[in-house]
Amino acid sequence: MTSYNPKDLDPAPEQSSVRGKKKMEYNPKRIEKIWMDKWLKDKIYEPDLDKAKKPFYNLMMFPYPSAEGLHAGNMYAYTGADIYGRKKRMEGFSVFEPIGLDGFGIHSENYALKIGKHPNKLAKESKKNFYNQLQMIGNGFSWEERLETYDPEYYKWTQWIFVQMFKKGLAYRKKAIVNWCSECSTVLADEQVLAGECERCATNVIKKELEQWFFKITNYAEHLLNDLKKIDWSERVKIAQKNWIGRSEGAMIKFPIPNSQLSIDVFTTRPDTLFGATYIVLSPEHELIGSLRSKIENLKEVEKYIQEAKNRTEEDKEKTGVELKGVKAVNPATKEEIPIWIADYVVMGYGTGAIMAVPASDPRDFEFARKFELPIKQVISKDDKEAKLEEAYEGEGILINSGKFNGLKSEEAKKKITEFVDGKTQVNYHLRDWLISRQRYWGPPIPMIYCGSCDWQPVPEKDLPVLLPDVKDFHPTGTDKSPLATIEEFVKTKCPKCRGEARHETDVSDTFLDSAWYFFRYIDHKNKKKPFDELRAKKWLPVDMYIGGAEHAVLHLLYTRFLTKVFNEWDLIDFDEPFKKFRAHGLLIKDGAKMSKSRGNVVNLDEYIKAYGADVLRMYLMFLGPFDQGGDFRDTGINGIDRFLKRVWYLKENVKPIDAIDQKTETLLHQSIKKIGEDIEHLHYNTAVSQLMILLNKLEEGFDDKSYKVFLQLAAPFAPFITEELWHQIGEKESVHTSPWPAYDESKLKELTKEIVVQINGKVRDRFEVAGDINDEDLKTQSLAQEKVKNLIGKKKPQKIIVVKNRLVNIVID
Ligand code: ANZ
Ligand code: ZN
Repeated sequence: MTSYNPKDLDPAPEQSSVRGKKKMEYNPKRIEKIWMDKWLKDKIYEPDLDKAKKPFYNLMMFPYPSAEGLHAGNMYAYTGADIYGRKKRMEGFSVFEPIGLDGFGIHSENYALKIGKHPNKLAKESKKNFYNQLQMIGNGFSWEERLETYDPEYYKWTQWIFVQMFKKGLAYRKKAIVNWCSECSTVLADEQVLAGECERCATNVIKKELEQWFFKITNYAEHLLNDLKKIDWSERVKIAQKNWIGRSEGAMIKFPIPNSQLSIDVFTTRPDTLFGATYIVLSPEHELIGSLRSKIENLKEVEKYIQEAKNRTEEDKEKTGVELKGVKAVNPATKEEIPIWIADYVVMGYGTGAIMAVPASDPRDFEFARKFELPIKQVISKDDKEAKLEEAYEGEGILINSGKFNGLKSEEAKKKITEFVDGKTQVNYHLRDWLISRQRYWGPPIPMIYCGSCDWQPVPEKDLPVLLPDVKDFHPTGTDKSPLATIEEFVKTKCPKCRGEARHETDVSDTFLDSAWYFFRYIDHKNKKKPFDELRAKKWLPVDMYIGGAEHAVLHLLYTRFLTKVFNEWDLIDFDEPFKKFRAHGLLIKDGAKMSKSRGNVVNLDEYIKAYGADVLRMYLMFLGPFDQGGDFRDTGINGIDRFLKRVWYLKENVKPIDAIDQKTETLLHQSIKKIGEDIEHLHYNTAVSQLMILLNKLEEGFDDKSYKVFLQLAAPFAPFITEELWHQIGEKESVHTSPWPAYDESKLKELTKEIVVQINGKVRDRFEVAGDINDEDLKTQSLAQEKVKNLIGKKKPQKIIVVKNRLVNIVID
């Protein structure tokens, strides 16, 4: 890895010293450059990874680069995360805040394809561009630990993880119906299909049957679900994971097929409705269809349907299906024969791929039964009476039309009916195994070798990394093979076991595997012997604070948890959750809409930083709204922040310092320390910025040495450059960013006196000072005793006196 050269940065500084007699103009370009270099030189953001006493790991999601540069949304997230880290540093923690590039994978490759540049070349360009921009935004990054996922030193270990997964039985190959994006020309994991569309390019995803590599994340379903309880994460992300894992309790029930040895197993969450199961539905891919071939009378029609079902996308909502004529199943409760259908609203990957249809209780079955005129038999009733059903009644209730179970409540009937038909209770999870192979070029080649005699063998660890060959044509092939399959020298290899002729796997691994473990590598990115050192992991991990987008709720954030649990089992680490605290930030929008090139509302960071400086941009972004809710970027607002920082810059010139600040200023100062500290803790950055504004207003009336310093310290996390410059201008030698976060004095939080406004019938009539701790009754009495008020009220009797705490008294008279 090449080391970072600050000289790569523009613009060049005009002069290096700011200290002088006459105050300089506020020139963010110049001071930001000076301090950027100085911080790098002094390594103030580089904790000692082996010896740090109070480690604090402050992580943010690394970007996937394209040559277009850093997204304004990235800066929004990074600034918010950095402010948190900066306060921790001032509180005495050794803050580790690494950054890198998630540069391997389909994201960067799609961009390379779009602009017709080789991803290899593009990676070099965007690396330079990104690191320049990441420098400019003023984060306290620990630069020395930068990493890029396409660096062979990194992906060697990504491949190592794959090999361990295989050796431990957690990576396996199977033929399965998988998601295929024809635009990206690759398979996708379930998590990467959003509402039927490819997560990257929004093409409708189709189903394909292919043999692929999977990671057994389903082994960890229960663990992944239960451990959500022990982590402090944004609630919406936890809920998304819980739903994605999708635990459901139910029963397995057998439906025998008469005159055969065969039977159909169904998974149902509603065994209480068994008497109402009037037909069976198999998924079109169900294997039983094969075994029944000889009995099926309308085989042609059935095969045609199966064929068509393959090309249907989730868009096609209309229910379709076909009956298997000539075969029946027996409802084990009623002993009646019921028809068997195939339909694609039943999917193969869940439960058994077969259902008992209860149209009276399940809306999907109801719709299907209506369409194909299948019987609808009500078995659950709200009030113990049969009703004419206009739609399915999904709720639980009292059993009817269910023989000896009539009158029972659903809950009780579930158990009893399951026992009655010899069913088994069962817990199912919706989570499916992680499809890990991709038919693409720009990723770590999967380190596996196929030998005709020895089957699949992992590449020996000493031969890692399996380097990605540098090829001219990296375009996806459009077939189910990666472009690597066309490279004879890559494919042809020797079997590690028998030394016979063998061939190399040509798929690469999913880019989400690259990013599932990067935070482990940061702490020890130069290690040549291991993915990372255990002692360092003990010191720095789990991550103390992770901030990123909520869109990764069931992608990245699930995969990282999975891999952490696996590493824990391999004894690489002694914890099993990667991030103690995770907070999702909101979305940055422009002119009311999500930023996108097609809308033409993308914020160009370089331009804004050039025009205003990073401090202004940082503070402006944080002022837009609550950090977890995002905000709307408007040019008008940024000028307000620009003026604010200029007032900060000129404060010492425009206002004469005084010996001691008055009581009111003192109170406000302590209140501000408390409020801004708490706001940062809760990521309420917008209100922290307004408090800084309130405080500045006051200091413009007069400030002393101490209040000036405290102001700079409180503003430092938001505007790190200007505060550092001013801090040094008053003669401080160390960085403001390593100075101790100011403490407030509890006894000084309350105002000793406060001003009360008196209104009569809603009109302001008087103001007067009272003691800070006055109670409402005394306040009323004192208001009525004011000369002006007495005169205005005269002989009239007040009808009502309303007190607005700490501020106002309104007296109502006729
Ligand atoms: C009968 C029934 C009656 C059902 C009723 C539901 C309501 P969750 O909660 O998601 O686990 N099901 C089972 N396997 C399926 C598959 N492969 N494809 C589509 N649907 C499937 O839901 C489980 C329920 O979803 C099961 O319970 C089954 O329908 C359906 F009033 O059985 B049920
Ligand atoms: Zn072999």
